[in-house]
Amino acid sequence: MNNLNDFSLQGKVALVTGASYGIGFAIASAMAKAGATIVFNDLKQEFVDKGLAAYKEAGIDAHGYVCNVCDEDAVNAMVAQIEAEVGVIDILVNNAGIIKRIPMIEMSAADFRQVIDVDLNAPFIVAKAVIPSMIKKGHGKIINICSMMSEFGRETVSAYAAAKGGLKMLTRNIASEYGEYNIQCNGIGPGYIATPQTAPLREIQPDGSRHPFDQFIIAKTPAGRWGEAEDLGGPAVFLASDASNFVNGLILYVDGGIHAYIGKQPS
Ligand code: NAP
Ligand code: GCO
Repeated sequence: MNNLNDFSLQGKVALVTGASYGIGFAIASAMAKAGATIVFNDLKQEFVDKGLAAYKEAGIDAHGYVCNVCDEDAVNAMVAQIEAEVGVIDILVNNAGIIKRIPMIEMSAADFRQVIDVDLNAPFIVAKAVIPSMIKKGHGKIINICSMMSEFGRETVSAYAAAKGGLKMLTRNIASEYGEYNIQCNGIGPGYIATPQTAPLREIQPDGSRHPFDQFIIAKTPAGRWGEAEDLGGPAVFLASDASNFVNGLILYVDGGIHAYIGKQPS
C-alpha cells in the first residue's frame, strides 16, 4: 500500500472559514495542492472577491461565500448552498477569528463577548452545521485553529485566551461525541505567525528597533523566527487526510518549539 496516498485530499470538499488571506488562505492553499476542492467565506464580498483572485493567482479554483460565522442562520444557509453548489463538506477548518488586546479590567463586556462569539461560539455553530452530513457520509474531518493561548495566558488577551482555551475543550468534546461516526476533530495550535493579526506585535519602533514583543518571541522560539502561515499547511493536510484517521482530540502545536523552550538568555 502506498502510504503517501493516505495524505491525498483528492475528491474532498474543504470549507476553511475566514480564508481570504492569512493562516486560512495558507491552509486552504496547501489542501488544494493535496487535491481538495476549496470553499471559503469572509465577512464582506470585497474580501471574498480579493480572496478568489488570490486563489486564482495561485492556480486554485476556489468557491467563496459571504457569511458571518457568528450568525447561525447565515451559516446554515451557506452550508446548504455549498452542499447544493459544490458538494457535501468533508473537511471543516474553523479558522475565522479575531483578537482584542485590552487589559482585562479596561475591557468592556461587549468586547469580551465579541471575541468569545467569533473565536468559540462560531466554531460550535459551523461544526454543528456540517456534522449531520458528515455522519450521513460516514466520515468527516474538523480542524479547529486553537492557539498558544489555549495553554498560556498573557497580559491583555483575556477574552482570546478564554475563547481558545474553550476551543481546545470543544475540539476534545466533538472528538469524544462523534468519533463513533468516523469523524475526527483535532486542533492546530499555531505559535506566533506573521499575519495581519500579529502585525501590531512586530511593528518597528520609532528608534528603528524591533518591537519588544517581537524580540521576546524570537528569544522564546528555538527556531529564532516567527512562523509563516505556510508552516501550518503540512500539519493541516495531515489532519485533514486519511493518514490521521486514528488521531482524534489532539491539539497539534505548530510553534517552532516554544512549548519546549525556556527561552534564550538575553544578550
Ligand atoms: P487574520 O489575519 O486576522 O484573519 C482572520 C480572518 O478571519 C479574516 O479573513 C477575517 O475576515 C476572518 N473573520 C473574522 N471574523 C469573522 C467572522 N465573524 N465571520 C467570517 N470571517 C471572519 O488572522 P490570522 O492570523 O490569519 O489567524 C487565523 C486564525 O488563526 C484565527 O483563529 C487566529 O486566532 C488563529 N491564530 C493566529 C495566530 C497568529 O500568530 N497569527 C496564532 C495562533 C492562532 P475579515 O478580513 O473580513 O475581517
Ligand atoms: C498575542 C498573539 C497571539 C497569537 C496566537 C499565538 O497577542 O499574543 O496575537 O495570541 O495570535 O494566538 O498562538
